[in-house]
Amino acid sequence: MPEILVVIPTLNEVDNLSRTVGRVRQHLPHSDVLVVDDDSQDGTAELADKLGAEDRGVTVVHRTSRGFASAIMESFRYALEHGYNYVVTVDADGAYDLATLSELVEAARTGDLDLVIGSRWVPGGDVKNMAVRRRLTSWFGNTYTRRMLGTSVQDLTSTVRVYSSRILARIPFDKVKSEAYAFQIELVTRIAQAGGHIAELPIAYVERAIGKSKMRAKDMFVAGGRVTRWGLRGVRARPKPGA
Ligand SMILES: Nc1nc2c(ncn2[C@@H]2O[C@H](COP(=O)(O)OP(=O)(O)O)[C@@H](O)[C@H]2O)c(=O)[nH]1
Ligand SMILES: [Mg+2]
Repeated sequence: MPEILVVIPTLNEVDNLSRTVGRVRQHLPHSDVLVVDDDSQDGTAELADKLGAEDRGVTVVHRTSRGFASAIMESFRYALEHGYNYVVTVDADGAYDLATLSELVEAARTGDLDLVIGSRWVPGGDVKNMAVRRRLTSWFGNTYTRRMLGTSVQDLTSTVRVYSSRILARIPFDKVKSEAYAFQIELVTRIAQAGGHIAELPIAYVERAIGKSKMRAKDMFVAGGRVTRWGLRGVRARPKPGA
């Protein structure tokens, strides 16, 4: 059985999903893929089933509820139940360049790391076509979060990540209540607090050309509010240095 589970959360990504699954198959051929679809109404659910029927390495979970965070946490539970050693998360929309996926996994394996982040904001990372407002918000949001939570992690909201199951088994998912960007930050925080080794490798990002972002402006404000509260309460996300 493959050691790696690649998770693709989807909400109305019919024009992007096939390409993303193809990229994952190309760059991480010896992995299994789990698509978690939240009742997409644009044909994504049916397309995912078709991809699953054509490729036994692709499994689809259909949920009637919605939520990026709960979709990711459900995939973590699935990975732990099925004995995978690593969980890789990727967006369906093709914005992140997945050509370096195997390098991220290799870094996790060889460095015995618990979280490897495909980072847009480290040297070698790249961001293209992102609207100035979104770019500034991402940059300031990351800088603010770093200061408030005392962490060195440069890209706290990237969704391309490799998690070790060892660290996921130590996260109390029932206590994780945040959504969207705040959820991504909370995971980094909890992993750091659980003693996880975290590293970032550069990744290139080109803003999605097809379909719409599911994250709302509100999600950024909510994340800012949470980070402020966590920071004032003394919550810190300082990871152990990479092993
Ligand atoms: N299953 C599931 N996936 C979601 C949900 N919201 C967003 N996604 C997926 O999560 C990924 C990231 O969302 P996206 O809209 O690209 O966020 P952005 O990159 O911050 O603009 C995409 O693959 C979305 O289809 C949700 O409620 N449920
Ligand atoms: Mg996206």
